[in-house]
Amino acid sequence: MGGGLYSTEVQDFDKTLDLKRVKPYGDTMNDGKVQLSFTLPVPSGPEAIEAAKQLIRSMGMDNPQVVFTKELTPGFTFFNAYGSLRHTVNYTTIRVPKVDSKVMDMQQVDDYIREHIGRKLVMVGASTGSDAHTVGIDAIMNMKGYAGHYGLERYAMIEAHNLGSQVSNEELIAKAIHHSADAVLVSQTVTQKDIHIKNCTELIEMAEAEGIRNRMILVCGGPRISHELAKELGFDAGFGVNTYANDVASFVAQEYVKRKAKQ
Ligand code: B12
Repeated sequence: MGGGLYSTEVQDFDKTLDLKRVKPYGDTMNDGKVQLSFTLPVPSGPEAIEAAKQLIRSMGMDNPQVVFTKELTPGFTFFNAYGSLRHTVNYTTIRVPKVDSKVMDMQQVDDYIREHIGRKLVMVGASTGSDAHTVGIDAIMNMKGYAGHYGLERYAMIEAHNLGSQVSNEELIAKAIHHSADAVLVSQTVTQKDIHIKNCTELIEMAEAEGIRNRMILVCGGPRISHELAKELGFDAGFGVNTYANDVASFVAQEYVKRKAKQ
């Protein structure tokens, strides 16, 4: 069952929490309170507020309350509103495929690589295809890192090569071979027209054609990437929002050691 200690503590505190019928929490358990904000293409006024309330009810919420409206531009009204959701979710049946590794901090990762591998791990990363978004891959790879977590370039036991954005799959593979990479890190931010699926599939096919698929650990990341999707596309792991360098470094180091043990 998901949730673990935290939910048990909440259940001890509030006996009305039923993990089989979980509702949003506002300020009392099971009040179902949800905050929404949206814009309707109508002028502001009582009719606009009534339209917003009817929509909120049709979303499965009781007691809709519009607390703020503003006509953004003639004919378009923005709303902040609340409602109490009727629906519940059975939290106890939820299973989410997750990356199978113990998350270590930077120092622990370096110590682990020193002890179990005895040389630097080489990682080559890029935002690939037409994708020009660099902030995600930089957050993972650049020295300064992201949100208080140093990036891979800062790790004593990782040789990190960040190729930047709009890197073709051919170039990424060529650089990975050139550096004898242990891991290839792909960032995909744009998912319009499923461009990320096409791009990632092409990379896996090229890696297979080059005969390097099983020599390297392939990782994909981005705001709309899940571990499940990455695995489906042929990667070894996928990382989404709120990922830090130490998450991916922990995975790659442990996966490398696991594979060596099998050889
Ligand atoms: C900044 C930005 C830009 C900048 C990029 C500048 C740069 N140097 O990167 C500019 C202005 C250039 C830009 C352009 C475009 N953008 Co833009 N952009 C954004 C914006 C506002 C922020 C993205 C960002 O930097 N996030 C911060 C980073 C830290 O978060 P992250 O990327 O999720 O990364 C984290 C995780 O995902 C993960 N991660 C990411 N990569 C990797 C890789 C690995 C290996 C691992 C382990 C983890 C990992 O770790 C990171 C840290 O936790 C988003 C909207 C938003 N608020 O998200 C739109 C957004 C991504 N852009 C979008 C679009 C559509 C575009 C354009 C197509 C617009 C246009 N029509 O021209 C162009 C695309 C150009 C192109 N060829 O790619 C859409 C994408 C929609 C979609 N579903 O595809 C968004 C969501 C905006 C929107 N709501 O429509 N954009």
